Formats: sequence, structure tokens, C-alpha cells
Amino acid sequence: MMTPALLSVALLLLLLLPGVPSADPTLYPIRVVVENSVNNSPNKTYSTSVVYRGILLGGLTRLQKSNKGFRFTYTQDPNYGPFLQSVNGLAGSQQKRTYWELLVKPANNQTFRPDVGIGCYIPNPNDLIILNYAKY
Ligand code: B12
Repeated sequence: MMTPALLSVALLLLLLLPGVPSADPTLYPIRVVVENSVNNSPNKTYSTSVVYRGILLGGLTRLQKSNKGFRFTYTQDPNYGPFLQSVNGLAGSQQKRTYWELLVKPANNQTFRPDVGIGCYIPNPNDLIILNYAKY
């Protein structure tokens, strides 16, 4: 039988052993800006966070929970997963040929257009996520 003291030492050693995965409780900050390039209404910027290697959908869900001013919906595509359908009540439309484009501006770097959607993109800390209502 291990004494409680021995047990804590054993647990500590286990945590410190290289290669043994441990949970990272840190939340990494990202910002989200909502833009509209169709009618050029004013941008709105929000702050949220993702867990270690968490997906953008997680960050958007956290933001929706923490901030009543931000809302979004998505549909589930059978092949590509979540498709961002609406932001703050404004939905993309097949008839109007509009959609919510996903862009990313990493800290100190050029803006790029990810080749995956909100369910696959993994933000880096301090990314600026641009949700842009656009035409196609
Ligand atoms: C046309 C197209 C679009 C159009 C679809 C509008 C329409 N009604 O036609 C628009 C411009 C909206 C679009 C947007 C995006 N797209 Co797109 N799109 C395509 C494309 C060129 C053809 C799809 C198609 O018509 N297939 C034929 C029809 C019959 O099949 P379908 O299953 O009904 O097609 C639907 C899905 O493909 C869906 N769709 C289209 N793009 C995306 C992206 C995601 C993430 C999801 C979940 C669904 C989805 O819309 C189609 C019509 O309803 C494909 C590449 C290809 N050659 O296949 C890329 C493709 C599917 N798109 C892609 C991406 C990344 C995006 C964006 C995330 C780009 C961005 N950074 O903004 C956005 C989606 C953002 C969001 N709101 O979630 C990737 C998906 C890869 C992945 N594993 O996630 C592809 C494969 C291109 C690539 N880069 O390799 N797209």
C-alpha cells in the first residue's frame, strides 16, 4: 500500500515525465471582426478565445455564449462539415448569391483565405478572424 505522501510524489513524477500528455487549461485569445463588403455597413469587433489547437467553431460558440451581441448559425454539409450560414441575423442567400466568407489575419502577417471552413480551421493565438458578408 502506498502512503498518501508517496502517492502524491508518484503523481507529480508522472506529470513531469516527458511525453506524458497533460491538459492545457490555457485559453488563447483571438478577435473576430464582422464585415459586410456588400453594403459596407460598419464593422464590429469581438474578443473570444480557443483552447489549445481548438477549432474556430469552438471560439465562435464561446463568443456567442459570452456576448449577447454576437450570434451565428451554421448548417451541416455532409462532406465538409459546418457551413457558416448567418452572422448577427444576416444570412447568406443562394438567390442573392451572397455568403459569409472566412478570412484570417494572423498577428503581424498578411490576410489570407483559409481553404477550410469554421469546423476545420485552427486559429493561432491573436489571429484576427474576419467574417465577411460577400458576393460570389
Ligand atoms: C462553389 C463553392 C463555394 C460557393 C458555394 C455556393 C453555391 N451555392 O454554389 C461559396 C462561394 C459559398 C463557397 C464558400 C466557401 N468555400 Co467553397 N467551394 C465551392 C466549390 C468550388 C464547388 C462546390 C460545388 O458546387 N459542388 C457541386 C455541388 C453539386 O455539390 P454540393 O455538395 O451541393 O456543394 C455544396 C458544398 O460544396 C457547399 N460548400 C461550398 N463550399 C463549402 C465550404 C465549406 C467549409 C462547407 C462546409 C460547405 C461548402 O456549397 C455547395 C452548394 O451548396 C468547391 C470546390 C470543388 N471544386 O468542389 C469549394 C470548396 C467546397 N469550398 C471550400 C471552402 C474552404 C470554402 C470557404 C470556407 C472559403 C472561405 N475561406 O470563405 C467558404 C465557406 C465559408 C462558410 N460560409 O462556411 C473548400 C472546402 C474544403 C474543406 N475541407 O473545408 C472547397 C473544397 C475548395 C477548396 N478550397 O479546396 N464555396
